[in-house]
Amino acid sequence: MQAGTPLFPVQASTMASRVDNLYFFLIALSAFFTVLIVALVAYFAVKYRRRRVDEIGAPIHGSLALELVWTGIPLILAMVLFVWGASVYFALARPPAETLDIYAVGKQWMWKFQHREGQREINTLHVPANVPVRMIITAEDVLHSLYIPSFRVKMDAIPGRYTQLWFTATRTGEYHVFCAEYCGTNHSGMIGSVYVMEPEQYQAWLGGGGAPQGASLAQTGEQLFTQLACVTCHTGGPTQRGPALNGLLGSTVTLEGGQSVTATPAYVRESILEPMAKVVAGYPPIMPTFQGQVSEEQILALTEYIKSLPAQGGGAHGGAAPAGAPAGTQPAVPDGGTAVPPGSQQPQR
Ligand SMILES: [Cu+2]
Repeated sequence: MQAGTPLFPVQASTMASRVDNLYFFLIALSAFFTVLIVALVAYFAVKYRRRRVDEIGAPIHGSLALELVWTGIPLILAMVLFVWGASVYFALARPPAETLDIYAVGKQWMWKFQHREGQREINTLHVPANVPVRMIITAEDVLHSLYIPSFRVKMDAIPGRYTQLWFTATRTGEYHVFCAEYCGTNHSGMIGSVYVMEPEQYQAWLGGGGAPQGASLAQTGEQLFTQLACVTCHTGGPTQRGPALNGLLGSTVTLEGGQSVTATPAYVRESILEPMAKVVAGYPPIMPTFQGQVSEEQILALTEYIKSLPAQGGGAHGGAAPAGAPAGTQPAVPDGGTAVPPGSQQPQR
């Protein structure tokens, strides 16, 4: 736990010092000009005060040099801040190619976290140190915002959309996680802890040391795929009524009408909840909606399952991976939202 109430949260991620350096520079710059201006106002007020009742000020007709200076210096300072700020922003906005992906779902009033290996947590999040972690974030009800001050990261959780943030924690320990978007009565209670562990400890925790052992997210998705009867149309071979899902994520899908879309998790989600929004070319628009029947977490599980399908259906569309395949034998693609070719990313373990 953080001792006392420090003015600034500890720096516990690779981005923390970069964010802070920019922030401190802004504060120093503002302080410098505040002091300079106040001091000059006071100095000039005294120096150029009226000394006689009938005194009239000297006429001044501008100074080109002075105007160039007070235009040029702010321009340079603004450009420095722009380039510096943009570089920090891009570093925060672009996760490395290889990340450990964890899902976060905001809900009035809790944070639910799901690890791909199957561990689920509420208001606690366990992550390994020195491994880039990408959080794929959505909300079940209203706007929330996932905020981990010690990592200097914050991202909105938006119903119906997937957003992401990433960090590499640099020191083990417990850190705050907040909701940073007012989301109703108990918004202030929507808080929790991030536990940064040594990677080996994290593996042990995933293995059941910290939470009840369960099926992996993809296996949960596979069960749902059967329970919800997705199997009846999306598997079965050449005569099946729905498109095969092997290698779907990241691929380009041609729609009825000739347009095409990249199959992102958001596309998968939309197709589950609003099947008529984007109908795949060559298939009849017969899929029922699953609105109200699946939670956001179940949609994530279904998406993970689809990702885990072998990219080559072999034409047979056997669909499901062999039932009971042990977790981790599938080369799952931890692609959470960007149009990345399947297989180009592997989780760090
Ligand atoms: Cu909230």
